[in-house]
Amino acid sequence: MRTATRATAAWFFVVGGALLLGGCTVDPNEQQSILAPRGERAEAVDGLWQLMLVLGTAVWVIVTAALIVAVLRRRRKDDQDHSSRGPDDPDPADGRRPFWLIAAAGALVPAVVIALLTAVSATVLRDIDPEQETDGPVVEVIAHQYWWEVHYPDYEVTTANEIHIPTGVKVRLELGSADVIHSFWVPELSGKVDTIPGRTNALWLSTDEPGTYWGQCAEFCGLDHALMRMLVISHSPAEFDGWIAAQQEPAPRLLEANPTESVERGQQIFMSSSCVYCHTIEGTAAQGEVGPDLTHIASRETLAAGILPNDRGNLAGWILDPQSIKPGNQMPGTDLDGEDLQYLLDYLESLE
Ligand code: HEC
Ligand SMILES: [Cu+2]
Repeated sequence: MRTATRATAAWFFVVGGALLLGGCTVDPNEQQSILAPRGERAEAVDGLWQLMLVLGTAVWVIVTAALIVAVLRRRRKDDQDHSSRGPDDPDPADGRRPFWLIAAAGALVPAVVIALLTAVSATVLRDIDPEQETDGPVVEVIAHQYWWEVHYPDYEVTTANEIHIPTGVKVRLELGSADVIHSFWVPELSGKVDTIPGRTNALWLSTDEPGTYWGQCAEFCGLDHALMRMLVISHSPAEFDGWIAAQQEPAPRLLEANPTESVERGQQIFMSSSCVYCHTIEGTAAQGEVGPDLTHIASRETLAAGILPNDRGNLAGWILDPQSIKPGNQMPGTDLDGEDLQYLLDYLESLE
């Protein structure tokens, strides 16, 4: 009976564990794994982790093997000595281990392992020191419930939920929070650093190859914590400069270049709605600061902090009913009629 219960429990853990692990599979394009390090900083931390894994495994294997040998030997002795020795009599084998063996196994080996790990950790900590010289742009990141505000103070560029960086240089991030404690984490590039109201924490990141790296808020911050993602997008330095130049353009110039009637009507609808209290569109009267800057919203890959691909259908769904997509976020729904909504979408899609 008891064996049956144990077997059931064992199966429960094996099958349950497999199912749980199965849930961890992700789209390889949205990979968020510290075991796939990219860039200098993540690779330095990964090297330390690998060393700890190897040493930890070696110590565990040796100690476990010694334990099994000891138990088996003792059993055999107990069987042999059963007639002559009572269960409480001391084992004649005890105390016969040479002192040097006990000293080496119990003190010297751990001391060497810990000294090695301390030395390597100190080197890695120096390599990833957030206050060291960086050669790339400075990026200010301010966490909000439940999205990321992103500034490039040297270029006077503001965006949201996307951090564009040039490949191959160290970029200094200065992280703050507008409300509660959040945590900035892009697993493939390492991190993670808390963002704390009233404080600035720094971190540098670098990438070896152009690409898109997913990040995630890593400190529970409220209802939509799990829906607070962000992208780090790494470009060649020339492409990065092009991106900066495009972001520096105020929106109305784009409008002048493409002044269709529907875009103009969409702009009027935006400017006469509540949108302006919460959103900024540079070069217009909309200067709200509650929500993400929308000056170049059409250039972004996602909406609502990495939750939806940025396309017309998702934009419409978000504007009409953001609460059903991200319950508890700070944007209320609107009741625009179908025609006005189409004009508004034309306008927002012109903001490249
Ligand atoms: C009360 C403030 C508020 C009002 C009013 C408001 N928004 Fe928002 N909006 C937000 C906030 C906050 C977010 C970020 C939500 C999140 O991701 O958690 C947001 C997100 C967005 C986004 C996605 C931006 C991005 O980068 O992901 C769009 C587009 C948007 N709003 C458009 C509008 C439009 C159009 C209106 C007017 C019809 C409007 N908003 C009215 C606060 C507001
Ligand atoms: Cu969070």
